[in-house]
Amino acid sequence: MRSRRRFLSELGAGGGALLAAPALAQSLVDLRFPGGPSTRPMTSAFPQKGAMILQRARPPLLETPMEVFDGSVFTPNDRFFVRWHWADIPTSIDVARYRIAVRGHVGRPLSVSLDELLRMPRVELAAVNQCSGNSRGLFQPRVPGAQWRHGAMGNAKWLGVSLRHLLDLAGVRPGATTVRFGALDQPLVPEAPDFAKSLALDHARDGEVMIAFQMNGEQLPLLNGFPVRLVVPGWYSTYWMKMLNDIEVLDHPDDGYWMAKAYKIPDTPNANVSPETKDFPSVPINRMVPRSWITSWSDEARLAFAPRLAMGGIAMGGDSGVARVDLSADGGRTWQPARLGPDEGRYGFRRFDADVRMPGPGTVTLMSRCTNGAGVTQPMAPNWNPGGFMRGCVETTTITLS
Ligand SMILES: Nc1nc2c(c(=O)[nH]1)N[C@H]1C(S)=C(S)[C@@H](COP(=O)(O)O)O[C@H]1N2
Ligand SMILES: [Mo]
Repeated sequence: MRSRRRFLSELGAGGGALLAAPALAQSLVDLRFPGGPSTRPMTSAFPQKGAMILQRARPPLLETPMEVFDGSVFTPNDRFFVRWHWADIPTSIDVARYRIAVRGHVGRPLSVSLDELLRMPRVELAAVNQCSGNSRGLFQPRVPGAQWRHGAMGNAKWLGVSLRHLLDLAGVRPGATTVRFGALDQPLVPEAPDFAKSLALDHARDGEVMIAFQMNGEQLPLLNGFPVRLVVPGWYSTYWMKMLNDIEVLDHPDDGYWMAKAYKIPDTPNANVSPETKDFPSVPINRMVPRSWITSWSDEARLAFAPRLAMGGIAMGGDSGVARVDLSADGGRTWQPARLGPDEGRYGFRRFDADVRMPGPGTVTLMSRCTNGAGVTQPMAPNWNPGGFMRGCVETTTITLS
């Protein structure tokens, strides 16, 4: 735990280089998307960030390289992915003046300072922050939007104050249904819709949704929402409002652009529709689904043949934990269970490992398949929707043994 003094003294660090152009690319990485250019520069030019895949410079979209996930189930803060919608992002924060408003359909509107927040009772949990469009670049047919491979996700131990605590202090009035969140970032043009997201009141009051001021034992990097962000365990990161400064209780649904138009998924199993379907009922994206990735070997690796190969990776259960992970080395014909690493709670990553029998020299298709605590198993077939949201199928890693 950092003392309050430390917390305050480091504030605003690192914002200065934010608007500077990234340094000339040192190297390129190939994200191996089907049919289309898929190389990206690596960059280390962003404040408080190490080597990241540069998806876009302004506003910054930085993807975590896959090998980072092999090192630990907790993603280091300096390798944690970054995504912003609008380019007007504060480059430093005056922590003495920072306030979080709690207003709207409440008995006592609040203006909470960081000092006050740091003195409130705390909650801590591990949770995966995953962009709704993570792995979008693998959609076929291709869809518009950030062309991420699998690195628009990260797992951290989040420390903060439960949103319920703040709402209870403000006294939510009867008739309230919804809580809307706003932040310091702004669109560059006034016509564009300011980023805002909301949760149903019962969800907002579940005691786990939190206003986090630390990730992995450190203050948040500026690009990950310093000084505070919302953490919505088990739900896609579109709800995880960074630089949160506004909490508004509503007595009606949020019909703003970011809830009513954007981030909508087909109201079908796995948010799946055929590309020909034009009209379908849709709902705001919500809970995450189980996923898993082999991280011990990269796609297209060439290795010496041995009868058994050590395979490992990370899995997530969505909102209900990892119950089991099975591995295949024959394209999904046969499966064998993996050993699971320590359980860090139902919202985090979980390590898996196994020695798997190899069919023989040649090209081998490796797969991992997670079953979550609710009994949901990753499907073999990819889903498709026009937003490129909620990919959850079994992923493949192709290696050559000789
Ligand atoms: N204030 C603010 N919060 C935001 C966003 C944003 O544009 N502005 N983007 C959301 C989306 S879509 C994602 S994927 C996550 C990314 O979190 P990260 O940058 O910490 O990885 O932030 C979420 N919170
Ligand atoms: Mo996102």
